[in-house]
Amino acid sequence: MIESRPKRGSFITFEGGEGSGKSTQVSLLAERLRLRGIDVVTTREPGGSPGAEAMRLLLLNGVVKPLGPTAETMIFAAARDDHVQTTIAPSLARGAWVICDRFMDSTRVYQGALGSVDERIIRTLERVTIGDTIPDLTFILDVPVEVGFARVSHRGQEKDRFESEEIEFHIQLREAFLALARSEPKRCLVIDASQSPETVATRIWLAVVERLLKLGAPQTMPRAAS
Ligand code: T5A
Repeated sequence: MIESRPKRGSFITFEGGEGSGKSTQVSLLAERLRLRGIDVVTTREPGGSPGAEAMRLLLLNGVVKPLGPTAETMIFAAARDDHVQTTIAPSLARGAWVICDRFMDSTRVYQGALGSVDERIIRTLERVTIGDTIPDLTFILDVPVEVGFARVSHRGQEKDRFESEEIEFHIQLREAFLALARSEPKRCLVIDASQSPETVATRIWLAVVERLLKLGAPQTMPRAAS
């Protein structure tokens, strides 16, 4: 007897510096996929589940900073573990597509490349928290630092712990994301995000069609009943 189960959904992440337009593009891509009838879950890090959202407050308001970069990395990992278990993995398993605003590459870049946390610690935490829930496609939105700053400066909110870093930090951040993209060209795609939101969205959409939709949107796959 044949029983059907949903094919795992696709997992897409957006990465990049402050004000590169990640949240904007997450929404635009979700809208386009939903128009095709695809079940889409949008989420973010740090956060994305009740437990992880509680940890987000501690991470972004600077409470955790005095504990040092390794402890901070472990709290990002604890938040990610809850997010993956509670939100991402169940959504993918039921066949939904998940689009996440920041994920593991933010830890590699902010805590690893710039925070000098040992790469072995970061990779070990990834194995524990992510396992095989690795993104199928990661967009690295690239903008000159001054463009990103100009976009977020008019928000008038208090800067979070990371936005308060010096300009040199953000220049290095940009370089680190580009280096990461070069090291994983199959998964990561750099997008020039200095164009208008619509132009950037079109570029992203073409890549999703090329890399994921051509392979087949979520569908039911036959499975032999046990
Ligand atoms: N962090 C996170 C770590 O250190 N380690 C980790 O493991 C993780 C997961 C998260 C912070 O946590 C750190 C990294 C971050 O510093 P956050 O509050 O979630 O902080 O902030 P960001 O992710 O940096 O998001 P931002 O809101 O700052 O920027 P976005 O999402 O990139 O940009 P967006 O879409 O909100 O747009 C910003 C403004 O620009 C406009 C928008 O309308 C908006 O006003 N805009 C454009 N304007 C012109 N042209 C375009 N193409 C535009 N796109 C957007």
